[in-house]
Amino acid sequence: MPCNPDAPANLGLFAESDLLQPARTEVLGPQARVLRGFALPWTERLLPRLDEVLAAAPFRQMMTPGGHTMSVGLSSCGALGWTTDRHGYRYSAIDPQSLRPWPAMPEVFRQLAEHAAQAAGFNDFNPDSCLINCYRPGAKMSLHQDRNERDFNAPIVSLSLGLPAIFLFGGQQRSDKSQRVPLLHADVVVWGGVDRLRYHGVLPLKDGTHPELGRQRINLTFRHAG
Ligand code: MD3
Ligand code: FE
Repeated sequence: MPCNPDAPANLGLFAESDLLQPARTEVLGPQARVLRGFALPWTERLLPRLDEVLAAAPFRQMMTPGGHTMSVGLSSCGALGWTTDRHGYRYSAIDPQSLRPWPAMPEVFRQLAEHAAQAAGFNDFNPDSCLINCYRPGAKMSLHQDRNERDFNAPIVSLSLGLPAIFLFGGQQRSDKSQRVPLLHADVVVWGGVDRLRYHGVLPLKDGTHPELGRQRINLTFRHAG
């Protein structure tokens, strides 16, 4: 169940003007920002679209080129989806499970990503890929760099939903010391420029239940991949 259907609806707590409110911004690096609670005014419109995307392209556990099954469940929407199998990591226009194109990126996803990028100082962000990661309790992502995108000038925007996680933010080399950053429901992080190729990962998810998402964390990562 991607989004908890028993969850209380957002009873119109946010006015349209709240979409313009400045987020509480934390500095992670020269060109990396955490926008705390940035997506709170968006989730009411976003979560139903997320359910539709996941109905068309359900989470699946993919295999790494090294032969390990990832603990994180993956899906995508947009023109390009990130995939991995025994042959390697790549972006593909076709969902390897359905053999059909990935679901289109909902307009509200694209708008959220563009607004968040702008709030962090990156104008005209136009993502063509949204990778959707699902963490159940115990799932983790080992320290890695994101280097499958063609153009490292565009930033990456990530939206956390559901259970909290500890994000690891390292340096340009795997051996560099990493900082631990808690990421909570509706936090958005933007990385670009000199911070774009820094190592990062996620510690094993602690068990718990989120009122809207249940027993999981879902992370949406927006990129310009093509
Ligand atoms: C930091 N996802 O999908 S947020 C990934 O929470 C990934 O699911 C994590 O790392 C998650 O590749 C972390 C996304 C993220 C993406 C790109 C980055 C963080 C980054 C590039 C540089 C530094
Ligand atoms: Fe990554």
